Amino acid sequence: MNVTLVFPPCNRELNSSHLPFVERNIGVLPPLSLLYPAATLEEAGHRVSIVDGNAERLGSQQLIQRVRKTKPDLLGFTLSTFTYHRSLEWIRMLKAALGVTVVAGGRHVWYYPRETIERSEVDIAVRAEADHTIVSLAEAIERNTSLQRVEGIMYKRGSRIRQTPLCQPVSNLDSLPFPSRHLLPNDKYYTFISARRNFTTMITVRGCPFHCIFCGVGNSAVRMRSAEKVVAEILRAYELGVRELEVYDDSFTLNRKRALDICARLRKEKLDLDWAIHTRVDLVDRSMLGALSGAGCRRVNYGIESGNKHVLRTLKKGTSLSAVRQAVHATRRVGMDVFGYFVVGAPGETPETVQETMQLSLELPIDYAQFTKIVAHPYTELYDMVLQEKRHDFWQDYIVNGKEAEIPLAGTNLTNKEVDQLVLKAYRKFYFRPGYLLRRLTRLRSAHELVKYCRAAVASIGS
Ligand code: B12
Repeated sequence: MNVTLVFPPCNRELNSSHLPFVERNIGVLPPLSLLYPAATLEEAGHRVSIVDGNAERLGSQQLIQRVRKTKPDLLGFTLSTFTYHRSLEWIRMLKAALGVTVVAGGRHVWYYPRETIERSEVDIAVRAEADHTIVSLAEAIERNTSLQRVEGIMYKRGSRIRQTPLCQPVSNLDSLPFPSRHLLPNDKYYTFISARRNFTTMITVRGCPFHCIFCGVGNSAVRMRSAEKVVAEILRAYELGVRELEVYDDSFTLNRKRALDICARLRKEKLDLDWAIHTRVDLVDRSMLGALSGAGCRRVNYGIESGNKHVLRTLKKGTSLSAVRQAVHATRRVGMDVFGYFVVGAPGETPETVQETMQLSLELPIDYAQFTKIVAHPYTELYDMVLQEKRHDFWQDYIVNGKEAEIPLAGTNLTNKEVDQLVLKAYRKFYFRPGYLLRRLTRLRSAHELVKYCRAAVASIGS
C-alpha cells in the first residue's frame, strides 16, 4: 500500500524552551522519528513517501499538492506535545482535502493515547515503539482484517474506542533496517553550527538509565545498535552524500566498549565526514576522547545544565561541577569543540545561581552554548512538582481544551519572563565576548557558517 508520512511545518509554540531568535536560527533537522516506521514499511514491500513540509517550507496548498501526488492510502504523523495543536490543524486540513485514514505516533501519543484518539483528526494512535506495529497495521488495513490483532494501538470503531495490548519495545536494534534517509531532501538540513551538506542526524541508542527530573526519556530500558551496524548506517548515509552527522543519542558513550569499537571501525574507513556526539561529562575520559577525535569526531555536546551544585543535585543529573570542568578541558585538549547545554529556571534557581551558570559558561573553554528555559514536559518529575505546587494540570487543559497557558516554573520565585530575560543575557554575555568572537572567526570552516552566525547575532540584538 502507499503510505505517506508527513512532517508539517510547526512554528514556535508558547511553551518553547527557546527564545524566538534561537528558534528561528537553530536550523532544520530531519524528521528522524518518521524514518524508522518508513524503513520497516519499505522492508515489508510498501511504497513509502515522506513529505517534509518543514524542510521544504511548504505552504498549506503546496503541502496538500505534494501529499496528493503520492496517492496515499494511509497518512502518518509524528506528534510532540509542544506542537500538538498546530500538528492537528495540519492533519485536519490534509484529511479534509484527501479523505485518507490518519495514523499518529511519537512521544506525545505514548503519554496521551486516549486524548489523541478522541480527536476527530486521528483514526489510529500508536502507543509505543512502532517499528513492527506499523507493518502489522498496514497489512491489516490492506487486507481489511481486524485491527484488534495489531499490537500497541488505539483506534475507533463507530463511536467506540478500542485498545490493543502494548507491544514490547524492540529488544534487538540490529534487527531493524536503517532509517529511510533516501526518502528525504537531504540537502535541505543544517543546524546553526553545521558547516557541511548533506547534514543528517542519527540515533544509535534507545532508552536512558538516568533520572534527570526534566526529561521524559530517562529511566527506560536501554538498547543499542552494535558498533558494526552503527558504522554500516553511517556508510549508508555517506553514500547518500552525507558529509556531516550529529548523533543525537542521550549518551553515545554509555557503553564504553561499543563507543571505542565504533571509533576504531570509523577510523579504518577514512571517510571525508565530520561528526559530533551528545554524551554526559561523566561518561568520557582521555582515552575515549582521544579515540573519538582520532575517528573524525569534531564536537562533543554535553548537558552541563547548571553552574550551581545544589541546582545540579535537584535536577538529579548525577554529575558534578568538577566532572564538567574535567570533561570540557579534556575534550578541548584533544582538539574537539565543546557544545554546552545549560538550563535556567530550575527548582531552587535564583538570580545568583543563574549568575553562577553564566560564569561557568564563560570560564570554561566552551565553543558553543545553548541556554534554555527549563520547561516541565508532561510525565516528568519536574511536571509532578508543578502539579503539586499549582494544583492544576496545565498540559491536560492544553491538550483536551486547547487552552494555551504558560507552564509555570516549579520551586523558584523566578517568573517565566524573568527567566527569558536571564537566558537572553546569558546568550549575549557568551557570544558577544571579543575574545570569543576572535576565536570563532579563526576556527570558521565555511563562509556559510559565518553568515549563519551573523544572522543569529543580529536576531539576538533585536530580541
Ligand atoms: C531528533 C529529535 C528531534 C528532531 C526530529 C523530530 C522528529 N520527531 O523526528 C527535531 C530537532 C526536529 C526535534 C524537534 C522537537 N523536539 Co525532539 N527529539 C528528538 C530526539 C532526540 C530523538 C527522536 C528520535 O528519533 N528517537 C528515536 C525514535 C526511534 O524514537 P521515537 O521518536 O519515539 O519514534 C518511535 C515511535 O515513537 C514511533 N513513531 C514516532 N512518530 C511516529 C509516527 C508514526 C506515523 C508512526 C506510525 C510511529 C511513530 O515510531 C518510532 C520507532 O519506533 C527525542 C529524544 C529521544 N531520545 O527520543 C526528542 C523528543 C522527541 N523531542 C522532544 C521535543 C519537546 C521537541 C520539540 C518540541 C523541541 C522544541 N522546543 O522545539 C520539537 C518538536 C518538533 C516536532 N514537530 O516534532 C521531546 C518530546 C516530548 C513530548 N512530550 O512530546 C523528546 C522526547 C525529547 C525529550 N527528552 O523530552 N526533535
